[in-house]
Amino acid sequence: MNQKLKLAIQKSGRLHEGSVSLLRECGIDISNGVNKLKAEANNFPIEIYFFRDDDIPQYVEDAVADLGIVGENVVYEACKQVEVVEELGFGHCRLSIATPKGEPYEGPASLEGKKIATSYPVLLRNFLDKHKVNSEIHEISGSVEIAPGIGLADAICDLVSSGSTLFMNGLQEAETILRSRAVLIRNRSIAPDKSALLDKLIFRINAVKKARNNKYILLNAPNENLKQIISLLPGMKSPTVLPLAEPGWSSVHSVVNENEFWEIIEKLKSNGAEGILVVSIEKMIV
Ligand code: PRT
Ligand code: ZN
Repeated sequence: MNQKLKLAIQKSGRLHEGSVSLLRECGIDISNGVNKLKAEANNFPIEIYFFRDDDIPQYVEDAVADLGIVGENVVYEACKQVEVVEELGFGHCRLSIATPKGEPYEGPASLEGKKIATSYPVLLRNFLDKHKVNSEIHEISGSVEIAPGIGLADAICDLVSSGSTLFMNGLQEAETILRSRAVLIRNRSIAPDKSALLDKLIFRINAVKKARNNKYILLNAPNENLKQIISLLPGMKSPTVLPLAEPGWSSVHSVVNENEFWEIIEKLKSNGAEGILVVSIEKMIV
């Protein structure tokens, strides 16, 4: 007993901060150890290992770590025996094929006989095979975007988020082959007592994710429009409605989804809602 979960996260790079923030929001404090190879939380039975992201799937397969936080792009490229447990809501990007700007692209067949530079040969090969296209894959480990400009390749297959790297290198995004987010991965056979800890961790992660996707809203509503206003705010069960000191008015409290937020606010205003306050939610357990 006295088991501890072992979680591998990126040592430094684009997923490091998001991983540490998520753990912090889950009430797991590792602030004293982020510059070491390993940190221990003092308020949850978990050890955090800091690795290069590419190594994480292998370490999880080998049970050096029970869990890992890594981009789906790395998981599917590595093809290791690990299980994806949960999408984590950060690290969004896409793996795309890009061609020189102005060059016509009419679907995967346009890549026939072309030389494509990438750090993702497995995912690119799967895509080309699926479309029965023969291209030459040129594997390089970094600065893929410069390959067409220096005559090393006709196209590239690389990660894109804002698109500015492609733009600055005179490339256009032609085809997305994978949409990727940071995910929690696990070893296929975690001992039962560790599984119970993993369930606890997943419960916390879900509470944090729900809270991030929702806002708490408070507003004053004229009683004659209360019915319409309540119908716009279903909340977790139904909104809380309290009478205001001023006759004819009520205070309404509810939860709104981030994605529907602005549209709902417009409708609330047109139904006479006033004094609308919107507050972040720290944790949300439904
Ligand atoms: O040292 P280590 O091996 O751990 O890190 P790394 O250098 O291999 O990875 P890192 O930190 O760059 O990325 C880690 C993970 O972040 C990736 O595996 C993806 O899951 C995710 N991610 C999200 C991204 C991007 N967005 C991203 N934009 N990874 C890389 N990029 C690069 C891309 O390769 C290209 O060079 O950013 C450039 C494009 O960005 P835009 O905004 O110009 O389109
Ligand atoms: Zn890497």
